Amino acid sequence: MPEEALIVVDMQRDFMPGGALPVPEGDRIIPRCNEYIDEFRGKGALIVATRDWHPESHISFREQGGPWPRHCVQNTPGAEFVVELPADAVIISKATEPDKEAYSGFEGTDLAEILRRNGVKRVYICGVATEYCVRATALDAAKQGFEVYLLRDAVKGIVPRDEEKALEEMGKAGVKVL
Ligand code: VGL
Ligand code: ZN
Repeated sequence: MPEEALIVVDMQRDFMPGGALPVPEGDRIIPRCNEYIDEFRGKGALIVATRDWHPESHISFREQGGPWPRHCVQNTPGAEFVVELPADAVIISKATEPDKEAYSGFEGTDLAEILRRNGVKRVYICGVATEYCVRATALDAAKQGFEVYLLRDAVKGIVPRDEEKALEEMGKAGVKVL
C-alpha cells in the first residue's frame, strides 16, 4: 500500500490566466505539477486531485452576495483540469452544495477516509491558490494526523503578501515547506 499521496489542489481552467478567477501566473506551475504527478506515480503514490465544483448559484458567487466571481461551475469548461492526471487518480469534488463554501479538500468530502483506507501517512501538496484552498487543505491534513509536505515550487498564490503569510502559518502548524 502506498504510504504517500500527492494532492493536486484545484488545478482548473478558471484559476488560470484567462479564467474567471485567475491566479496570476498560475499556469507557470502546470509543468511542475505534471512532473510531480509523474514522479509520484512512478513510486506508487496515490494521486489525488481536488476540484472546486460549484453548483450554478453558489453562495461564494457575487450574485449570491459572496466574495468571488462565478467560477468552476460543475460540468463547464472553466471547471476542467489543466494538469494531466492518470486514469486511476482519485478526484475529490468540493464546495458542491449551493449554501456551503469549502476551501479544504477535506471539508465535506471522503478524502481523509480514502487516504487512511489506502495506508497513506504522508501527503505532498501542490496547486492553487496558496492562501485559500492549498492552505486550508494543508492545515486540515495536518489536523487529521498526516505528515504534510508543501511543494513550494508547485504552488501559486493570488496576493504575494497573503501567500507569504499563509506559508508561515502552515509552517507553524507543522507543515514542512520544501
Ligand atoms: C479557491 C477561491 C474560491 C481556491 C476556490 O481554489 O483556492 N479560491 N474558490
Ligand atoms: Zn470556489
